[in-house]
Amino acid sequence: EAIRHSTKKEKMEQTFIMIKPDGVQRGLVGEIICRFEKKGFYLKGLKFITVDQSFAEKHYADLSAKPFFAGLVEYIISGPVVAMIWEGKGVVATGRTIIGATNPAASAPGTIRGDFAIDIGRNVIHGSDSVESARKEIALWFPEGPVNWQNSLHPWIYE
Ligand code: IDP
Ligand code: MG
Repeated sequence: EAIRHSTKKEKMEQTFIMIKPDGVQRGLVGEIICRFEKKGFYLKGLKFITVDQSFAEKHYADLSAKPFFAGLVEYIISGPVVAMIWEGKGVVATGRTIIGATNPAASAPGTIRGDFAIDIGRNVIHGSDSVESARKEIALWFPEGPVNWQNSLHPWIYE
């Protein structure tokens, strides 16, 4: 007998994930997308672009007073990045767990930074730190909004 699936609407969240220029250069794009896909999150936006200085400064505006700000901006504009919207229940916090701690030296093995990075200034990937940051970052990177589609596996991922 087929299992019965709830028709209740899950409380879905969206987060902004960016594979930084070092992640692209090091050939980690497929691996990183794979981890979010296999977890069960839904890809709702994806673009491969190089951003300019003023755009990077906007993205990291909250960090503008930090001593590493100029170097951070230079790093982010140094090559193309993969910008993505991922959707799912709890995806903001779980996305951060999948990514690992800011400093790869403190990131657990099994996390993206724990597995693939060494230096804090070359930590491969960005993920929104709250639902509110996610909303702002998605609006900045995807002014056209997310791609509207439904995954047909939904009832096999959510009870
Ligand atoms: P997060 O990316 O884990 O959210 P944030 O504190 O928001 O970490 O910092 C944004 C990015 O700035 C980090 O991912 C890292 O690339 C860079 N960064 C943070 N702290 C340092 C530092 O002390 N030196 C160099 N780069 C840093
Ligand atoms: Mg942050």
